Amino acid sequence: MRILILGGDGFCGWPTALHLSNAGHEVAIVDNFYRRQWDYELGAESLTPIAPLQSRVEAWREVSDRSIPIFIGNITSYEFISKVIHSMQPQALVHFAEQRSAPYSMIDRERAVFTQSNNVLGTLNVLYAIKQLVPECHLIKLGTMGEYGQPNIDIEEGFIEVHHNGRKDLLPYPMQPGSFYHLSKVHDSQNIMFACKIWGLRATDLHQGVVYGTMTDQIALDERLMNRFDYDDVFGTALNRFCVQAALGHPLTVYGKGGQTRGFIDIRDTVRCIELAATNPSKAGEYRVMNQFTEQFSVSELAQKVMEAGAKCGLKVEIQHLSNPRVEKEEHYYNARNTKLLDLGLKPHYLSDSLLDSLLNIVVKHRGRANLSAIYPRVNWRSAQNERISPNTGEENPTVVRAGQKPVSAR
Ligand code: NAD
Ligand code: USQ
Repeated sequence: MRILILGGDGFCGWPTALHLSNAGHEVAIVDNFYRRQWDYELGAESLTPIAPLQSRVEAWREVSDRSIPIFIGNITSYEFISKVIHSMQPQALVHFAEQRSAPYSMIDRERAVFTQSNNVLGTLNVLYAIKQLVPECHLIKLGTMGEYGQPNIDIEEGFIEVHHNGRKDLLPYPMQPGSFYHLSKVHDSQNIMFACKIWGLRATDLHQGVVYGTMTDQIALDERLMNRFDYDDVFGTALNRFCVQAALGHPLTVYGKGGQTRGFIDIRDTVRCIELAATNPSKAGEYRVMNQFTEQFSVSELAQKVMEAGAKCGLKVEIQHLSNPRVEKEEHYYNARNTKLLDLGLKPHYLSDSLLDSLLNIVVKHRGRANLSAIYPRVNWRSAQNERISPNTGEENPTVVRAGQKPVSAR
């Protein structure tokens, strides 16, 4: 198949591009390097050293004899994305190209507006380009389990049968997202569902849980193919952060009571899920939702697992409960369905089998690159203006440049 990957320089997109290329598909990548720019903005790079995209693609050509063309540009430009789609004529389009950090979206008004305009308008452009240029193309869109929030009933895969006043209907599952980022995903989902209904497009919305791990079979082939590993307070997920904290001898930063429960998936399963979705496309007019996670853990359970794995490699690990910078349930019921991808043939990897090999050992190897100032959380959900995140130039009226924006004169 011809498969176009939007956001193919990112943490999920890069290993997916390699996996699909390795499986014999004709793969191309779109990215505008926003993610690398946010590293500079926040002063925390990937723990693992990552090569420029051009060098990554060249290294892949050397090891596999397969080429992956790259298109550098912003998908919020319709002119750009429509030209790419017109020239490649993809049969499947995998869309990872969004701002994906909940804390980033909660820093201040500018970042909330940026997150929602980048994510929602980018996806809207993609829907129009598919409709105008390749209406048979299957859109595989990365959503998130966080769209559902943490309801006190079981979470279904996208839709729930509701009985009301003697009548019943199959309705979109109620969404209770917990950040302006997670909200952008809900808005995307609504737009995609609507486009499938009115234009007969085919789409799969993958409500993915937290992804962990860095290695896939292809990434392991060459150091220049190395995937990114985020551990800072803005882009690092709790599990990645706990591994780095353990390796540095820092207490694990559990926010609040630690009963917050989420779905998790190994990056090796993420790339396989995308392949399963691509090779089993939705029907014309079908908006399909699949919950893409394999296990559920609370934050305290994650901390406990990292403690136990740390002990095996001689690390003395302690846990520190911090007052929660987020507004979220800290103790709650959580039971989400995840059978659709298993039915398509997914064979999950489990965290207990890979915590040491695919996480802690890699973190210990690269811990010298960690920036200690990225350990404690700096973004508080209760504040509309998290000052500590913006560089303070000391000038009276400094010029601030933020991701995705022209320079603006600050307050
Ligand atoms: P990432 O930030 O590492 O990768 C996203 C890529 O998209 C980056 O390379 C970035 O430069 C690019 N991008 C962003 N906006 C763009 C634009 N307007 N035009 C062109 N390129 C743009 O993120 P990731 O962790 O790989 O996540 C990929 C997708 O999966 C996201 O949509 C995210 O919401 C979703 N997701 C991720 C996780 C996770 O744990 N990482 C979990 C659930 C869902
Ligand atoms: N947490 C801690 N300590 C930390 C960091 C986080 O206790 O040092 C807690 C948070 O308060 C939260 C939980 O861990 O309760 C998960 O936070 P996270 O940062 O690991 O993950 P999250 O913000 O949910 O976002 C990540 C990805 C996002 C994706 C989402 C999937 O960054 O792109 O959409 O996971 S899901 O969680 O299913 O919504």
